[in-house]
Amino acid sequence: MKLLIGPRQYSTWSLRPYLVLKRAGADFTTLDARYDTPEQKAALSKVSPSGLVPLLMIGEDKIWDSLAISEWAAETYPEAGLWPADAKARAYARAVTAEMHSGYHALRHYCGTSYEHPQVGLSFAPAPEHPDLSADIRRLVGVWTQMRQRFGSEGPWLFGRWSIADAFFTPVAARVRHFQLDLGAHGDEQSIAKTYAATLLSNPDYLEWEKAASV
Ligand SMILES: N[C@@H](CCC(=O)N[C@@H](CS)C(=O)NCC(=O)O)C(=O)O
Repeated sequence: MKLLIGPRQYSTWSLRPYLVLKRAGADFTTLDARYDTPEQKAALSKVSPSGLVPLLMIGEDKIWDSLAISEWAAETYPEAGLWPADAKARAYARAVTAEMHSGYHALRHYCGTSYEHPQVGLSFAPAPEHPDLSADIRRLVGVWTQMRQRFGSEGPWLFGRWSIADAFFTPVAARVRHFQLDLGAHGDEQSIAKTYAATLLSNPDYLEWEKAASV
């Protein structure tokens, strides 16, 4: 099984299923794709039905999209408990994951990852000021705080035990660090969000990704 990924320095979409497959204990290797030039994009489109990464290749089968790969992993490795066991917690986990998958547009736009602003490493850049960005950060702090308070009693992750939601929020935690986003100024008075972001960035699977990105 092979996971086709973009450059680890800034492909946030690739990081998510990587973390999920690692947590599942899946036997997989990564393959690097690039899409900087028209030639590279054309080559990627020959392999990936959507022309995008990540792409999971299982024999002849191809699953594209980070959330679809994660759902596949949850079904294929049920013993890994990739979604919370409790039905209500699971519904919330899916909701916040889906919101991350398709929302937070200002956060993506103003704190995007690129060569200049990699998601890994310890370089820093000041966050631009924009009301939409502030609203997204406030929403993020609210989601992290509410989920931690309501469902987090069994561990340090968003729903206590590690879940796919944590994979989807890991790139955001890297953006918080890189752009030095002030969570405290956006409703994180109790530092619940700050602590959770630090937990995400100390995940050994993430540290492995980060290490591979910096060679
Ligand atoms: N919704 C997709 C988004 C995938 C995506 O946008 N991938 C970017 C890299 S992080 C990509 O492949 N870009 C290639 C290009 O722009 O040509 C997912 O979750 O997998």
